[in-house]
Amino acid sequence: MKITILTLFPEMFSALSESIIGRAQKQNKFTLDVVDIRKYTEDKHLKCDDYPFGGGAGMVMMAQPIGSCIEAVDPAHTARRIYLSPKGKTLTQEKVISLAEGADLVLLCGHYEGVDQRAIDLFIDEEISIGDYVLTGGELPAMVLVDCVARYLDGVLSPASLVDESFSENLLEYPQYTRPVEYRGLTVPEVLRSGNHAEIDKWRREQAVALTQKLRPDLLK
Ligand code: 9WO
Repeated sequence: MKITILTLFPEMFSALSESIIGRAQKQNKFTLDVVDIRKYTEDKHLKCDDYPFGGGAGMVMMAQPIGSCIEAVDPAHTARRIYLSPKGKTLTQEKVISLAEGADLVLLCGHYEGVDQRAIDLFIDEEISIGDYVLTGGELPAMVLVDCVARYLDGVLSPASLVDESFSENLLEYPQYTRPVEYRGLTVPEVLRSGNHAEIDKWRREQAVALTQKLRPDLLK
């Protein structure tokens, strides 16, 4: 899979080269291409934003640099073109999986007070939100989407982790412990040290159900 990110702040994406995502890129599981929208402006001063028609605070990203940029990176429109926006449908794990199984992605990151609506109307397939809050730009949401999707690409996660995850569908995670057995008076539950894997699985499932009932009952409905 190829993910292309369109942004006025390409340096922000250096964060993605760290961790598991950087490793996946090195193993050629997917390609991440970060493209500076400014390279595509036809303005002689490289301007990419302008005052909003109708007045109001701040600046609006111009349609032309975005349009030219999208047409340059996805000329045949074979990718799914997504705009990260609070107006989109909220991202779910189900949606993440369907994106990971689908076409290449182009992620448009807005900044300032927004993007000229014509760039969205002409070039975007879908708007996606990562939650109900407003940020200063779509860059962090784009990174969240890349991280979620990359986990499902071949070789990023161990098959065992994905199996565990699918068994625990719609449940919160059970509590995890590592050494030492006792820390500040709190000890690791006996069952986890028993070596009885049937009992361990049973305990973990009970814990997951009880935690979900207590903290996120909405997930059980
Ligand atoms: C700012 C603003 C200021 C005055 C009047 C109206 C205004 N609208 C906005 C605004 O929506 N700014 C956005 C900032 C423009 C597009 C990029 N921005 C953004 C994306 N903030 N939050 C997101 C986002 C994306 C996906 N999921 C959650 C949040």
